Amino acid sequence: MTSHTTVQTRYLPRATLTGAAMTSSSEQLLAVIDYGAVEPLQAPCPVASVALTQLNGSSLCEVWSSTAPIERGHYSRIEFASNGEVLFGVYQGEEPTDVLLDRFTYDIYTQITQLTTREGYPHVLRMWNYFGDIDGEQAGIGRYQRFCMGRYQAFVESESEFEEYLPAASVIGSAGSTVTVYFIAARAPGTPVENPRQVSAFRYPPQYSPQSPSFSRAMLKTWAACARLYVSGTASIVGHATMHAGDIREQLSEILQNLQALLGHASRIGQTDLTAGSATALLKVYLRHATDFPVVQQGLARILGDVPALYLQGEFCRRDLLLEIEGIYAREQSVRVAAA
Ligand code: 3EB
Repeated sequence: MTSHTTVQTRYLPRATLTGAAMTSSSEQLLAVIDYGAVEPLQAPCPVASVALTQLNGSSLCEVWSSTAPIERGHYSRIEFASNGEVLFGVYQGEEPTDVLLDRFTYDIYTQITQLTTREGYPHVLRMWNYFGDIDGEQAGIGRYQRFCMGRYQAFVESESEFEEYLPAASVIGSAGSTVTVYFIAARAPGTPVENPRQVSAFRYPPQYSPQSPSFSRAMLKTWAACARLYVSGTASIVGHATMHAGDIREQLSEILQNLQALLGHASRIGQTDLTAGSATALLKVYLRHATDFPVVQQGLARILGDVPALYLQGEFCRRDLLLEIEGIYAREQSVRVAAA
């Protein structure tokens, strides 16, 4: 019997993570992500508290755990936990009013690169980014555009060929002035996956951002006994254009087609069927307008059944986007990666 390290992601009720339940648990926690909390959560692992309201009514947390023992540490303002295969890191800080967001993002990303290199987990698989006023401007340049500039600069300085290794990502506008960046990095690389229906974001024309966004559409990661597909925030974008401005039903339908195309493509690359019954999914659904929640929830349930999903109210980099869906697809079986 060989023991294989795996990384699990689940949504658990906030109440099960407080007090005695937490400290007596034998679970090895890599991180807990708390959304829309009123009070800070105490947990024996890195915790991120993201200012996005949950729309599902219940109070769920995103829990990252490991089958292998965990070591903890911090580097500058980044808290991390690692298990020999992966490192999970959380940065949270107040955005200063006198620093432009490209500079602030550059500093955070440079620290992340330094940390992951120093700890021996140089392959960043998936990153989540949350900051305030995402569609606002700073000194004549949009804040999301500034974010893209700072991220690009940090990546290119760390590795000139970085576009071959881009992590999957989400960038969501949250309430308030806290910047949150959390990420999972690995000792061994994953395989970035692009979407056949979409232009790669790092090749977007400059109309969206003077420096195109540095992320891949998904990251496929295989360990000895399992595969994970970390899917980036997926919007109603075909080619590089937004489709169905103002129409939530049509945006949902376009996103589902994008996800299906991406999963099919990733399944071919990974030589495993990530859409098969034995594969499981965990979704995070971001809505610009809370009033669209019933339509989206019913639409998703009709097409996907009762897949676990967290519904959050957030904002996006393009004003015409109403919805974004990200996910983690898991398969507990060894897979081989074919040439992309
Ligand atoms: C898009 O497809 C929608 O800049 O890291 C989605 C996921 C989006 C990640 C990022 C942006 C990012 O362009 C926006």
